Formats: sequence, structure tokens, C-alpha cells
Amino acid sequence: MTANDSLADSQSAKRFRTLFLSDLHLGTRGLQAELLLDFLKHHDADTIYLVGDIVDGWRLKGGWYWPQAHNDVVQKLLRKARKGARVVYVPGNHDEFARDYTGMEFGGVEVADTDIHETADGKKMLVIHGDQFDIVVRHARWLAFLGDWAYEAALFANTWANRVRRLFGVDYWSFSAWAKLKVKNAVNFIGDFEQTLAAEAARRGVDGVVCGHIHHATIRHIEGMLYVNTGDFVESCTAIAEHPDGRFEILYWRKTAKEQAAAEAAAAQQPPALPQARAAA
Ligand SMILES: [Mn+2]
Repeated sequence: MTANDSLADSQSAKRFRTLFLSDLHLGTRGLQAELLLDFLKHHDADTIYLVGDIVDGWRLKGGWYWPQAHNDVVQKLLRKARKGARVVYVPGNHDEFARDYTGMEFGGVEVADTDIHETADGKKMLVIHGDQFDIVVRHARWLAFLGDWAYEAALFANTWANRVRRLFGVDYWSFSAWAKLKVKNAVNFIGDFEQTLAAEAARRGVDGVVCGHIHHATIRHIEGMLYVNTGDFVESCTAIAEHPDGRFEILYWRKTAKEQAAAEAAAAQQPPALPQARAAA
């Protein structure tokens, strides 16, 4: 990193109270690394939550993919921590190896299994990746009959199933791949996932939840709970920002700042050209 780079960052970055990012899938070709780097360059926060599936440990087992841009992402995040941002890493299912380091700190990055974030306006938000509730969602029907015991058992089984799959390098469960296969069920799946996470927030006596996992950014109220999903930087290129007043916003970054500026400049030149074209036709 050059001095110029650092100067450019601090001058052009939008500052928020909190930023939430998830499902970056570093170590795969899926990550839109250039867009993520550009996003990190233009956004800063007092607190940054990494809400799971940051590194794709399962994919790395099948073959090493780690270009310079992925290093740059890690360096940028570490640099934000060095410059005073509180960075909290809440692992997901693809980087569950990091769950073994819960409670530890690396280069200014705290690792937590889950966390409670308090917003500027006093809302308590459960921060969790969300895969923990996947099995419940998928087997909701029979679990409803068996109750709490089955619920606990299913969570336990899911953890071990993932470990076994990882051990043998069997293909991991990917939401986007699954959704493409079962497009009709995807809408139900998202709805069920959202309901389950909101219910978990209620069960824990907080005001809402910030999660990831399903690659579907949302901010909405579900039965009195505030449900916030960070989305991903694989397909949708989204993050969640908390403003100084505690308000949440979905940030979209599907174009770099340069591309956005170029598109705006082109759009500003369009209107006078259109009537002429129509008159000619
Ligand atoms: Mn996940």
C-alpha cells in the first residue's frame, strides 16, 4: 500500500457507524474481488462485522485459488482494524474452521460465534451467519412435531454432517446452486429462513437479527423483529450500513465508483440526443 493509496482512501470513503459484510467467499472464483476492493476503498466504519462465509475453506480443499486481489481484500480489512475500526468476525459454514478460534483476536480482528450489536438508537441486534438454522428450515415439518429436543439434536447433527462432508471433501451445500436447481422452492426457502431467524431473535429477547448465508439482502420487519440480511459479494454485491442515527441501509456495489461516475456522465448527456433521434425517425 502506498501513501497515496492511503490518502485517497481516507478522503473518498463514506463513513458509517457500522458496516456488515458477509458471504465474500474468498478463495473461490465466485468473489467479485475488484468490486469488493473498490467498495472497501469507498466505505469506512467505526465497527465492521464480517458475518460469515468470508473465506471459503471447503472450496480451498478442492484446489488452491488465491489471487493477489484476495490478499488485497484481507490487507484492506486488516488495515481498517489498524486504523482504529473494531472488526468482528462471525464465522459461517464455509469458514467454520474459524469457529475454533471464538473469543480470540488476530491482527485486531475479534472472532465471535455470535454477537449482540447495539445500534445508535438502542436496538439490540443478534449478529449470526444463519446456517445454524438451515436444517430446521429444511425439516421444519417433522421438527414441529418433535419439538425442542429434535431442534437441539438437528443443530448438533448439522454441525457434524458439515464436518464429515468437509473431512471427505464432499461438495458443500451452496444456497445459490441449490436455488438455481429449485427456483420454485427458493422463494419459500428464503421466507422460511427469514421467519426462523426472526424467531431466534425473539427467543433471545433482542430486537432483531443481522445475518447472511442465503445471499439475499433484505431489511424488513417480521413479527415485531427487525430482520436484516447482508446479501453477498458473489452475485448481488451488497452490504449493510448503519447510519449515525441507527438506521440501516442496503448498499449496492455492482459497479466500481469509476464506472458509476462514467454511467452518470453518460446519462447526463443522453436527454438532448433522444428527441433528435425520434425526429429523424
Ligand atoms: Mn453460509
